[in-house]
Amino acid sequence: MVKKYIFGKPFETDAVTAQIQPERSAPQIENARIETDKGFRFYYEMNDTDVIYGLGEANRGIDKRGYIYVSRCSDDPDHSEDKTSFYGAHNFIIISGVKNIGLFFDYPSDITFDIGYTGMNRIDISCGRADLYLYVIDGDSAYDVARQFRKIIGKSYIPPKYAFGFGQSRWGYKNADDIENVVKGYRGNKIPIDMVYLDIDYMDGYKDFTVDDRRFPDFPEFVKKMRSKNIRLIPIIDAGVKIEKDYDVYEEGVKYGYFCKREDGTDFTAAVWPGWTHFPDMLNADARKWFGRKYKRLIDQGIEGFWNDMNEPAIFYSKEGIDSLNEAIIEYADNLKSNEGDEETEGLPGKIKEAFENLQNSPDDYRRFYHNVNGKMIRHDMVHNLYGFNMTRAAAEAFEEIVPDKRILLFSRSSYIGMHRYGGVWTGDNKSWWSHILLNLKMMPSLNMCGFLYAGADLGGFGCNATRDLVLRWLAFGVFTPLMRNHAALGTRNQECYQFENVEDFCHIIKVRYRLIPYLYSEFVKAAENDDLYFKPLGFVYPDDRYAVLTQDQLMLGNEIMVAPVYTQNAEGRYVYLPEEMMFAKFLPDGSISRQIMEKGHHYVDIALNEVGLFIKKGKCIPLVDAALSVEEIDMSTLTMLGYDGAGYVFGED
Ligand code: MIG
Repeated sequence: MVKKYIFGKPFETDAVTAQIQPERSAPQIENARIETDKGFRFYYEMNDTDVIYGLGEANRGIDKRGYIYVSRCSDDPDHSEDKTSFYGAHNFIIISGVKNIGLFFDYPSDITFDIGYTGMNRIDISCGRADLYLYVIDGDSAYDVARQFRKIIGKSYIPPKYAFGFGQSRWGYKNADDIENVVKGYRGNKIPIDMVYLDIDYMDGYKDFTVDDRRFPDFPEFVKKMRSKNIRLIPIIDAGVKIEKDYDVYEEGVKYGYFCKREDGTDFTAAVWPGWTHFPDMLNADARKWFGRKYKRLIDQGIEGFWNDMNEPAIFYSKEGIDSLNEAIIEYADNLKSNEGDEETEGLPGKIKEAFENLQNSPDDYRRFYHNVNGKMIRHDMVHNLYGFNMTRAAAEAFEEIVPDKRILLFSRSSYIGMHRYGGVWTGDNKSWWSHILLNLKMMPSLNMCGFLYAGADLGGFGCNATRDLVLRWLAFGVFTPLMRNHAALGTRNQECYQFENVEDFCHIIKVRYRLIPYLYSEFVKAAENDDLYFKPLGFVYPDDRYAVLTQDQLMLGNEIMVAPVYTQNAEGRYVYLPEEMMFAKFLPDGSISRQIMEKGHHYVDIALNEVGLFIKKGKCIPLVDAALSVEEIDMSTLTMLGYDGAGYVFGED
């Protein structure tokens, strides 16, 4: 059962779509206490064995216990273990143990989840203002709670089928030749691929919805040519609009008052990739409509998918920020002159450096601009976590109008619950670190609980230099994530599959993905249609099995399979826990599949760098097709079954 409580005057985030009659009395939750005198505070006393699920795209484990998390959409490319905020704000948790309770704090600004960090058994959730909706869900199990929550937030976005193909991206592809080379690298080596992503360099001066015609002399023709090779080009769209005379998006935004404004009514100005920009007021319905319609310009040139970036929104610095930095420098310099050698001035270069670094994504800037929400001016910091959500909503609502009968691929960096109805997410600037394969795995089921089904990480890692083995292992997990995209940062080592020795190993791993696409896509669509999860923690399926509940490095996928990727360097396999008897199926490099029935319990399984393993539950089977070079070329007549009936019959072994 879901109960809704109102505190103060909440902002309407549109996270929840169900009409729920609010309760008249305060919530009565055993072991919980709520305070509303200084901001909002929710305390809960956990049992020693309670497991806490949720928080979507957050750090640490599938079990969130033992750390502190802050929902504050942040452009931070260092996803180290100490970090408390990433790009998304997904304020839903499930307390699971003797009782199973779901809590959704519908609050669009900073909110802190201290989950057994300060006090070992204490949950302490706090935010600055006691203006929010609190949804309390009572369920039979964690899984049941998650599904009840999914029901009230509306159906998840479904991408086109080609978006289940493999995609290659890199920040630094500059022009048509660079893109052609990527396509040659894949098609030439017979590695399946469906998408090549266009990062910011395709634009003319980083201006949204423009294409640099020196880099792409005939863009529509180029898009068509790629499409004839079954390759879709997926351009990036940034949140900030370049200030440039005669650039129509800028001119119109100013004219209609569609940009975020300072307190004095002037358009707020900050620097991002294009230099000085204005931010479209994504919380203003008219501005949203206007911005969304701009995507048509690229759709008219044959584009069928987009990724929305920098929409926390990320800010390098503002005019005001630069002014205050200037003042600080002058003040320090004056000090330096008057007290030479003085202790106070010793840290000067460090202080200036710090002041300079603090310019980026500064909380001060988030207090410097306003949104026009139904005629009311709302300061940005009060609704910060809704910006990326509404940028993506702007696009998706426009697609309904521009191409009503077509699915468009769309995913975003920043998000809030509710955005899952409009698009997917990628998890931003991770690194080529082994630990980030595991972080990728842990985020997936948590994102699913919050509605985000179409999701994935930058495979191979965005920052730092990737190694061959890391890319192979990460891809072998990426075989199962709805978004399967290799992406890397400018200046890092090339990590396209064809850049490494023994390309056939990469080719094999990606082919396994294509063999599984009919299964994966149908499990995905089923999950979306039924408000279900595509990836589940083992504890959702085996709540009474303590080993299963505590497993943090394996996932259930759909109703048939379990995945357990290798995520340590130089390992030739891994330990895996089977909560029941299963068949271990391994896709071998020669195209054959080995099958082994394994008992419930702990096992060590060998999985080489060029192999993909999965586990099929007893009495289940999954469809497989022959590999193809693109989703369109998949031949459904090659469909066979993989699995076993548990009574001696093994599909494919006759
Ligand atoms: O400030 O467009 O997360 O995927 O390659 C960096 C360049 C801006 C951040 C995105 C990343 C993308 C990069 N962008």
